[in-house]
Amino acid sequence: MIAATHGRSVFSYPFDSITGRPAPTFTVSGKITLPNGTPLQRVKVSIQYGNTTEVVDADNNGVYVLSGRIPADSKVTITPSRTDFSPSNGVSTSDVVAIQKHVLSVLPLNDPYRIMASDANVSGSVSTADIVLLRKVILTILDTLPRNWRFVPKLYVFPNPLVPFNAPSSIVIQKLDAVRNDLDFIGIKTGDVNNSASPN
Ligand SMILES: [Ca+2]
Ligand SMILES: [Ca+2]
Repeated sequence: MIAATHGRSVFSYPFDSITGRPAPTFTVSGKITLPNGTPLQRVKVSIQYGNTTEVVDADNNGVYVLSGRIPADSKVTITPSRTDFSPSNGVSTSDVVAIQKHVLSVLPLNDPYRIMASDANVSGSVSTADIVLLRKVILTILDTLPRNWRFVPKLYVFPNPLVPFNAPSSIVIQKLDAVRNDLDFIGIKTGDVNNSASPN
């Protein structure tokens, strides 16, 4: 990229300053799965670069692609989301029992995704308040949750897997300088501790 000044205006040209050819653009892609590796469907992925935001649909294999459009050196932010009208997807009494055993320290959960799934009220901790909420979902007294799905970059390494609540929900690339096809995410269904949620 070169920037040329004409009078008082500054123009930016999408050309490589050495070759004079158009500056390269790169493709980004990745896959979204449940914690057990099952591809998650009906996910929308927001991809922000420069002043542009594009939203692409992941396919039925959980794969999203934004092909050859992002100029080199762009800062890129990728954020998946899924609107699921059923908070009860994958939520059953066995999940509540598992969360209860965790809260009572009878059988603590040690998997960061399961611990995140347990935090139904998005408080940043797991307590009886979460159990109360999920019981209401099971009894269909409650038909929404504060957050139905949570996404975490697959490559994210938890500093403390037992306190995973501040995990990022986006992938941020400061300067895109190559094709990236490893931008995967794990999708976590709130309340589904035993990985029984339907991916479609
Ligand atoms: Ca909580
Ligand atoms: Ca479940």
